[in-house]
Amino acid sequence: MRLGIPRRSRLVVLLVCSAVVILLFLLIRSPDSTLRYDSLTFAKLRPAVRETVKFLEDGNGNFEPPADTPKIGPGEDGKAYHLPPSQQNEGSHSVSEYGINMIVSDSIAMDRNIPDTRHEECAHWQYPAALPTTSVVIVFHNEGFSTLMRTVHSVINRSPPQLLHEVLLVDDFSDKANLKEPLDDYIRRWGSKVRLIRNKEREGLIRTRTIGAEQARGEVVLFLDAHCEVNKNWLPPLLAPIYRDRTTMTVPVIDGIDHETFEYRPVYGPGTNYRGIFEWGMLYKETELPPEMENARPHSSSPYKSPTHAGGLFAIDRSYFLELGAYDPGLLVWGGENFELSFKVWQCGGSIEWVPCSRVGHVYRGFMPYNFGKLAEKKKGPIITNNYKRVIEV
Ligand SMILES: [Mn+2]
Repeated sequence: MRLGIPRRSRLVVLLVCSAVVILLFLLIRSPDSTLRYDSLTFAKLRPAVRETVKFLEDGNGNFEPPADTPKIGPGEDGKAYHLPPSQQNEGSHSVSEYGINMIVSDSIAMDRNIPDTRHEECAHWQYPAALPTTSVVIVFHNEGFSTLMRTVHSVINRSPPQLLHEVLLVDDFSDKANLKEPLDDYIRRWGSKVRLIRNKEREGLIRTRTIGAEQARGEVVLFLDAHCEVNKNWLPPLLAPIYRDRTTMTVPVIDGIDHETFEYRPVYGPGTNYRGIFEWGMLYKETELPPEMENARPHSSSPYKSPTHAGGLFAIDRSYFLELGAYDPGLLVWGGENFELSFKVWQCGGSIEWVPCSRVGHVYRGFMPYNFGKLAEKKKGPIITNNYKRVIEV
């Protein structure tokens, strides 16, 4: 008899508890309850379950596009194009004006095919479906019209539309006539996908990049030079490490495009992985990934950490880039900004990864076809050395 009472009271406690739990559950489910709102907020604060990158032994990954349709014409498949004798004179003149043979560039289709220079594993990577949206920011100053537009064509053609929020062209005060109205007219074909903003005075590449990042509307900013051709499925591999960790900055592997013939060819030997380093005196160099790091990687095509990068082409979470203070506004035109940003990324808990499955062709110019304009008058000595000194001191 005496034992029955505590048991009964335990039953009462149990019933009361269940009632409270059921009541709470109903409150949370009820649409106009404030508790429901709180629980949603809480869910937002919790780290969401993130999809990971997977290697598929059989079949292609989710973003892998179908094979290219064969095309015939000058420069197709990334082959060298040589001008007929009647145009060679004009060609040489354009090289002295642009550092690039623009007559060759003008002869080649905007959407030509280029060879797929990736590691063969690259087709088999399965990427998270919900990768961040991207603004591709392209800064230009008196760039050749067809090299600039071929960059945009390749980005539009070779990026999954749902991940490409926009291409943002930022004109650093060009004075060439075909970069004014003809450019406005040309990009109209892409509607709001391609946006053009113009500086009211010369700012230099570095500051103009920061302007681009501030004006961009995608979650990730991806900087490209104005004379590039992005390769097959280049975008998802750059976004996946940022999706995993927003403090990771990613760098594609650069292929070379010849400034005289527009031949597209890899800079690095097949199957090798290089990364950016610097020597005393701020000399940028690249060396092969050390064997102990290479051997520890299950897939040679996976991204790997790198101390720094060459500067022109990289992707970074937009808000993280702005949190880092973007580029030092005291740096002029270009030179040293790659180190400045790399040091800030590493010192602020982030990292840099090179991404072998993302390949971007870049025209290496014979010489720099523009001057630093008024910006150079403000400083004594070469701008680049000044920048290096500033990166070390600031
Ligand atoms: Mn360049």
